[in-house]
Amino acid sequence: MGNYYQPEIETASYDEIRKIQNEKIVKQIRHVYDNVAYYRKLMDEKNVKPEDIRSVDDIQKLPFLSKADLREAYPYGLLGTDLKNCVRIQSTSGTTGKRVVAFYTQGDVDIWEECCARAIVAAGGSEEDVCQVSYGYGLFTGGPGLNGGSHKVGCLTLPMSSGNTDRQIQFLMDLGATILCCTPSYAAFIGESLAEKGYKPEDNKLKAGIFGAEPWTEEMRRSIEKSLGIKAYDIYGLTEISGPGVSFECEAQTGMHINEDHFYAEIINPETGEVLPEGEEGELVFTSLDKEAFPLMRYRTRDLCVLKREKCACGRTHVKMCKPKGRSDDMLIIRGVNVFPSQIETVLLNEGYTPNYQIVVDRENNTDTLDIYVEMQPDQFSDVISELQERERALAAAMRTMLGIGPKMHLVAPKSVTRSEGKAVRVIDNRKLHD
Ligand code: DLL
Repeated sequence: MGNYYQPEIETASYDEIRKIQNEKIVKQIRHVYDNVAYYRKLMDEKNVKPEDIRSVDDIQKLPFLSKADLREAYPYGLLGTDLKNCVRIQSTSGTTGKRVVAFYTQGDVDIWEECCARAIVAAGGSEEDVCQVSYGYGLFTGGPGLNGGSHKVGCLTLPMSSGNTDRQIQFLMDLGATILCCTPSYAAFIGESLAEKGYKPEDNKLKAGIFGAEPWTEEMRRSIEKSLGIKAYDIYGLTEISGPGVSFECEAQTGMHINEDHFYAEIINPETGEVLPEGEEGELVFTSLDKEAFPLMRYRTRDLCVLKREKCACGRTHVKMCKPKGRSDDMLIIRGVNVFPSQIETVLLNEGYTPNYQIVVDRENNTDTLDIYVEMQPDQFSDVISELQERERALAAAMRTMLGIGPKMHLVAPKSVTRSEGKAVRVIDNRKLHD
């Protein structure tokens, strides 16, 4: 049995959780119908009234919301309360289109921070800890969310934000940080930078890392754990639904517990919208249960995922989601084959390469091309061309086995792939330029 931030809720029985959810959804749907004209219209079109939603089992009657709806309703169209009740906005980075702006009342912020506090305690955090928050601060939810959670737990919080890696390392070492919160790609960079400065993993006081905001593989987890000498925990979330802490890993590390008393999760077939039974892979959909400013009903995350409800060794009862495989729109279709960047990462790390890589997709003579650039470790470096070619061939063969198509591999010199301080940009798809 582990430590919990809110044990009565985190270990509540299934029936108790259902009761909480059922009570909350009735109020939440009434709140949305009365206050959000955009969603009221969608409900009216489907001929669903708030009275039809008596429990979470009735959620299936409700229409979905998608990112396109959020864009259409931008900026205030999905607001569930008067602006005067809102105290904060956060926003997505807008790399895939118009930014999404999410609003928070003080009550919404408190719940969000509690969710992050649960994640920190699940990773072994307490008031004894020094928690270095190296997610970006500002519009991105990573910094503010974990910062708030760290305060609630009572850790000494180092609000570093991302970037300035020399300063990160100085504070980490001088102030004896015990928990590091940042993206996995930045954690890998910090680990690499510590080694370059001559520190061994046992020289720092870190015990745990809380890493998320981008897809990362089990191989990447092991690589970071080794370089920092820590246990690495996954954390998931998205701006639309609040930010980090929608779900988090416990010490059992067999999936991330969804904070089900605040967010109701479904898995659907992304093509048909049909709800899939637990255990099947599909698109993750969330319904907020108690949000005031930005309540979202059946929001389609585009993250591909599996849910499982099982007894967890940590004692928590909330349903678990697997590591999302990536967004459905991160999936590359190359010569008709579905390729996930995470599959490529798995092969590279299993074959002993660094997590510093870039994937370039293009089209030549109407055929898709896949080029993968990966850095060698200094000891893999060779100036004998035939040796490098042999390595590239071996790696391309391992990729073919995993992906079903053969990429062109390029082994490049150490330090030639740009390091990430936030979400790593792994894929450059030049085909979009030609379309
Ligand atoms: O990334 C919130 C966050 C901050 C989560 C810090 C965890 C830690 P967005 O920028 O809106 O919000 O991006 C959300 O990132 O739909 C997933 O596709 C992806 N994502 C988030 N966490 C994970 C994770 C933040 N642990 C989008 N594993 C989500 C894989 C993740 N993908």
